[in-house]
Amino acid sequence: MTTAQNAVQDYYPSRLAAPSGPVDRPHPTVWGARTSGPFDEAALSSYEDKGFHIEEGLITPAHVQNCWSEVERLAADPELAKSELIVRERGSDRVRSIFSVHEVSPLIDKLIRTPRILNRARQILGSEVYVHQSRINCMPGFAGTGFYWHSDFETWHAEDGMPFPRAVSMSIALTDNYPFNGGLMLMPGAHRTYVPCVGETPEDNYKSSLQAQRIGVPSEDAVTQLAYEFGIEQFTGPAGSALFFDSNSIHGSANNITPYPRANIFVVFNSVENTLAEPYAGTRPRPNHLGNRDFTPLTPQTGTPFE
Ligand code: 6CS
Ligand code: FE
Repeated sequence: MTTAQNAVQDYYPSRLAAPSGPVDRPHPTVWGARTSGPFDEAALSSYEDKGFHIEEGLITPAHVQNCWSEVERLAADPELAKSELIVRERGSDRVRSIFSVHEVSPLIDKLIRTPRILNRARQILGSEVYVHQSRINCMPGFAGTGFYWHSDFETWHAEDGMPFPRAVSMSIALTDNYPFNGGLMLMPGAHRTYVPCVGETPEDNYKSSLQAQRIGVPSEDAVTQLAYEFGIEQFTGPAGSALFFDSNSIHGSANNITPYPRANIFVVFNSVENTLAEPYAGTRPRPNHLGNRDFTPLTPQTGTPFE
């Protein structure tokens, strides 16, 4: 990977020494020729307008049960427990996230290759896609801590070298997502604004940011301005519901002090036209389980349990 690949202009500077105001995003939300696919035009337009779209019942209760059993298997795996793929809650040994779940779980690999799911990402990104990152955020009852307001793309641009916001996250609820157990909050339409963040990126920032992000978070003024302009909506719904959200959607979630866990699978699809260059923050590339550098396009698989 040569730095020449960062020779193009950096449209999304961040991790600055001094504050800099929000900028209008110069790139589209739905990319390419707007091909037909699993999303109908109403859904695609809503996604384009809000930066996210909720699909209730994307997977069935039986599918959810199979995925949940997989999560319990992974969380109890002694080999995995010793690896960097497991991130624990600060101050406790409760599992906060499990990364690279599509690589350690054949079932989740089948899920993302199921044509009716894979083609949703292709339709939004207007190209073949590969997995930039996958994870399960467990947010256990009583002990699950939230995620402060942030844009995933800001991190993936600065720390993984993702050039443009041509990536989409799919979050599938494995437990019922309520307003009170950490349901993900988003600002409809704010994805068309890019918020530069202040603060130099420490090497190996991910070793703390995945528990509590301090660098790469927008200022309270910027969050206030966006909240007043766009409002806040929340991804709630029964297990099996799915949220598709743009990589630059500002989002966050509150702590979960209820007995009800909020466990969601997250898969980040990146366009093969948007492969990672050098991290724009000038830091070392993050490990593959955070910023995957195998750009092989995902091939669809028919006959999966999720069809
Ligand atoms: O650094 C990352 O890639 C992760 N951080 C957050 C807060 N969301 C996206 C991703 O899981
Ligand atoms: Fe995030």
